[in-house]
Amino acid sequence: MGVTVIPQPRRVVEGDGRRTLTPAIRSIAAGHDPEGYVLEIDEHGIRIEASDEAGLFYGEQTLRQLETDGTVPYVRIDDAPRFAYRGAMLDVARHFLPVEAVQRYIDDIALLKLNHLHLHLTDDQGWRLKIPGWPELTGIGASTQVGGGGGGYYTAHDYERIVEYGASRFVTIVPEIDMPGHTNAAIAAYPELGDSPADPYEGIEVGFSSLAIGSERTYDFIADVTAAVAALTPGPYLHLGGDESHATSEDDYLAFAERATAIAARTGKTIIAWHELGRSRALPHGTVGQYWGFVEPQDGSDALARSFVEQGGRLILSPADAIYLDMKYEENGELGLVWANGPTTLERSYSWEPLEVVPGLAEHDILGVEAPLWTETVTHIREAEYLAFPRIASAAEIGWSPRDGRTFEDFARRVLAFSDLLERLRIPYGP
Ligand code: TNX
Repeated sequence: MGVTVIPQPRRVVEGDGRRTLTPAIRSIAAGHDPEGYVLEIDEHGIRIEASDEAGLFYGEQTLRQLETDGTVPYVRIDDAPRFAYRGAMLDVARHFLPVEAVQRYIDDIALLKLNHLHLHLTDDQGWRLKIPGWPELTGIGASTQVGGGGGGYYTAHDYERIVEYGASRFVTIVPEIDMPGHTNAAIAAYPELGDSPADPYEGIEVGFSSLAIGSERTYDFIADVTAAVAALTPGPYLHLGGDESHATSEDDYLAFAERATAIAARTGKTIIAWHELGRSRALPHGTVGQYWGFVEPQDGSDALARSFVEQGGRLILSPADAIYLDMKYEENGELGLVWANGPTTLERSYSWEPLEVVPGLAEHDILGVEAPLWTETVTHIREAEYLAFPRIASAAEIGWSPRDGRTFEDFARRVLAFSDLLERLRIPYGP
């Protein structure tokens, strides 16, 4: 049958025999790659060695996947990730998800050795993080969500609980405050942030809102919000959005990009933005771009992505027609959208290579891979899990495993074995 682990380890040597699963003997030793580990199972015992705690943790995740009926195979696995950034994104703005739901998702993704959870905290339909000095962001701004029915938000303490839970599973939280579009909830709360007042919004269509680019109040707001979010964020990244700002003129967008990123950079965080922000040539050095175009770029989205690299940054790849987890699985699926060439099968989610999306990049230009899950149609964490699994395993493997030797056929076989574990963990999964 072979060893069935997802993501596929770098090197596997199978032995002959099995033993009862007992706690592994863990040791830290120099000489392993960051987050890498060696797992050895033989007649003498089960040992995990790594150079860092994350590596030990990933050795344990592999061990969990190897178990059947309380036993594990004799094996020597020598493993380490291809990319440093392996992420998932949850949109808690379109539908709010409580702390426990986010923690559950952290458990889910850690199993696949993903190490970043990007939280899309603000959008037209809701503002989900309390900000000191701006009470109506979560007063008025959090009262709505898609389709009605309440909304919600995180206090600083809630947010800290998410951050700590993530840290205990080697998952870094990446907060996103989406600007200058996707800001209807903020403008509904503070009309002076827009060029005209806005009502709270519970629809799905986007691209109609924009911060007032010429107003000083807007930059006070950005300074306060980025400082507050950075203070709650031990991780290195702050995501500023920048996507689909169809209600912002080109001149305004460029003025905004330069000024907002400069303000955010004062927090000391590395800025991440959706690839549209690559329209600006005045980004802080090292700003990371997140590409959400198709596997075959259209309309110059690849040039926008390359602009980040040209400005000293790197890219996170989230090709929408492959790993947007909110795409339907099949035509008659109840949950999900189809705009990104959907429905998206497991095979399509797996059948792409990071270096072949944006032409002209080297391996080093790619920080990693992230699978976003937008929640226009998702109201509960179980629905999120159903859309995510098993396609999120494709993103995890593409982000972790060596480029050579990956085949869908072999992956599909391992997904079948993995679904037993999902059932034991009561994680819903799709077809
Ligand atoms: C595009 S991806 C969006 C989101 C939507 C998503 C739905 C991106 C940066 N923007 O606002 O939720 O499509 O799939």
